[in-house]
Amino acid sequence: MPASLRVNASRLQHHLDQLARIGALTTGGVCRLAFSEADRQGRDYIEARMRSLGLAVRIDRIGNILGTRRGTRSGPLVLTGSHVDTVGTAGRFDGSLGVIGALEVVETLNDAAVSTDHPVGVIAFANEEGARFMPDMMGSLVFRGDLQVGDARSRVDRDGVSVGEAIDRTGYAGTDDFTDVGVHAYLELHIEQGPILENANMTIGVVEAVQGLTWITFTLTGATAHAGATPIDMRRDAGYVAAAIVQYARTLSHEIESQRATVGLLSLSPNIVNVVAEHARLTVDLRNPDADRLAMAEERLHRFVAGAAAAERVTVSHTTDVRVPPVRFDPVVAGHVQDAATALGCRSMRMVSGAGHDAQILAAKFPAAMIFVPSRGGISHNVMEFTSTADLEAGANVLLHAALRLAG
Ligand code: HGY
Ligand code: MN
Ligand code: MN
Repeated sequence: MPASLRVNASRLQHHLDQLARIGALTTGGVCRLAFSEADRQGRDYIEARMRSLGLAVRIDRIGNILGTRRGTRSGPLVLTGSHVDTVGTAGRFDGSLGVIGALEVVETLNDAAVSTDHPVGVIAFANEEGARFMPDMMGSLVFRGDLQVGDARSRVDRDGVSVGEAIDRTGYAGTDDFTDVGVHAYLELHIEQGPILENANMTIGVVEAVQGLTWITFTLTGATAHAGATPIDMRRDAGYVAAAIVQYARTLSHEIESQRATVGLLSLSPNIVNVVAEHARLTVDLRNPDADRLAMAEERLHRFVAGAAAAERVTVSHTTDVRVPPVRFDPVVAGHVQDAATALGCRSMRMVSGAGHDAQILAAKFPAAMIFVPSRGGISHNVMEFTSTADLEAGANVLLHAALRLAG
């Protein structure tokens, strides 16, 4: 009977649409920045779904929420989930699909009164995006025991609000601690957020690895000066050096194989039309599937920044905010994903994830793998993000059957 089990696509779509109403933007997208009121309401929606499905609910001190469905025996969980916090210009699928899809899997098991050997856990990790508070994957780093809650609570956003203040204000956190939670395997269903599956006309991505990422924040300090009266060779223009770094990020992406480099945040001060910029603050997001190339990119970037700053007599300081190595997923777990996709008759391909995910953090400690479904136009972190109901359904069915294979 389990082989014929299928998820309920309209129920899946319905709950995705309901969640997308929380933090809805007028542009059709979603904004639920970590630990904001909207994020808490989104997390509350998940909690209510967990309780309505009879899951035992626990919330830890950073706000990770875990719902557990009993197995015939206790012990390590087959854990599946993702995140419901979003970037500021999000669509309705990034993260949400992995949590809503996991709950749909549980509801399908409940409807069919299917019991599993291992308990099945559904988790929503807090602050996966890192869009407001760095590092990203904050909740899964705390879950893995590599980031202490006190350290996480001390991180501040660009307005100087700390994670602790934001959490306490919204009542986001619980009192629990998940370091006792045993994980037999972790599965994450997620949209691809790039163009690979669509270009290959595939429905399912069997994700075998995730590229590494490094986030660096540079602070450049020059001197304000009159934009008209000051000769060029007298200037210490932080904005000019910042622009050179933006340009060099693209050069790095062309020079080093499989390298991506992005300046997503850039602020100048005093940011006035006729004043040479005294300060520049910018982030560089470096990605590469190969650890050595990622290290080379970091090294070349720092060398370039030092040279460009010195030439303009601008001082530079930096913080390395995130450094997550590339990971390869567990071949057995990825094999179950592949077998489930094949058994369901889905067109599938093996691939590496371009985006970072909580599964990347868990993979360092537990057997993990991911399931991707296509993003239309390869668009994500953009309100136009879209995946068809049919593809969502296929992904959730692969999650259902991969989880059943792992849970017994
Ligand atoms: O940055 C990432 O790759 C993820 O969206 N946090
Ligand atoms: Mn995501
Ligand atoms: Mn994202």
